[in-house]
Amino acid sequence: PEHQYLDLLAQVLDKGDERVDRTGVGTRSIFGAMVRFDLSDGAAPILTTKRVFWKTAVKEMLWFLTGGTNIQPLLRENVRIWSDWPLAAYRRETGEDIGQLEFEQRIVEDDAFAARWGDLGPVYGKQWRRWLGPDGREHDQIAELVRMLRETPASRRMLFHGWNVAEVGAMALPPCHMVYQYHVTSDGKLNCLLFQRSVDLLLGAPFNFVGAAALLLMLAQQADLAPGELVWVGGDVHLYLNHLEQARLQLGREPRPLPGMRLTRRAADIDDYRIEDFEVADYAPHASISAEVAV
Ligand code: THF
Repeated sequence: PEHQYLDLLAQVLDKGDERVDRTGVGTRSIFGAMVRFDLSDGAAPILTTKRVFWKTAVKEMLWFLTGGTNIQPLLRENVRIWSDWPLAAYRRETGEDIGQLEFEQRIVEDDAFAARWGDLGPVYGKQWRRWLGPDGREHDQIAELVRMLRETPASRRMLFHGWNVAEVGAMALPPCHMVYQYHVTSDGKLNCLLFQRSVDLLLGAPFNFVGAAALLLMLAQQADLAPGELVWVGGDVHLYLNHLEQARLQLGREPRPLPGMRLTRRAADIDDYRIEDFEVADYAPHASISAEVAV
């Protein structure tokens, strides 16, 4: 499992096609890859060759599920991974050279400031829970998914999508983890296939694995299913050129057994989960590896 990720990391590092990307940082990239994680024995896709801040990733997933698109609740949970984009917009539009900490503090303390500067546009949460139809009606893709998992588990239409063509232009960042499709086996296991069009392999992918696994656990519990497999498919899978040293460091480490992740409580519905409901056991990773995120 972790070997599949490490093999991919090595492949991108050694054979990736090098070019300049949107951010100007530059990447080495390959196109098309798959990593599979078997979650049926309680294992979680939390990498061990570096410390992954799994609570941050689960909190991010819970925030998506609220349908929100403003970073204020994230910052109140001490999750800072989405601050760079609103901060860049603020600096660009005001010309003010505000520091990240000061910007984040203003978002947390000042609701009017947060409303003006903390919103990412119609990103994940909006599309997942409130996709706007042409008739003005909003579609809750998650609620519909839970209904299908319960009522028509043999369906091949159990998916939700973040790429709302009409609204992509208004998003701070178009969705990277884009389509989540679900599949229920005859013995009651829930599988998920996540298609991610663009993959920051060092920083982003480890978070996206955890988020998808957390969501799979929640959905399985809501539909009385057991966790199955997480199948992750990447489109443009890349390493930023300022992440190459970190990738080499990580590749020199021996993976350890994956930890376990479980829900400690039965939640009433899909909107009832909190970070305290997630328990990770036996996580003994190598040291964290710091890297800069390309904006
Ligand atoms: N843009 C880029 N360039 N990479 C991404 O991974 C990415 N995302 C989200 C949106 N745009 C992206 C943001 N997600 C970290 C992790 C996930 C992010 C952004 C940043 C990060 O810095 N992680 C560090 C520290 C974690 C922490 O502070 O808690 C790490 O070591 O993992 C992919 O969805």
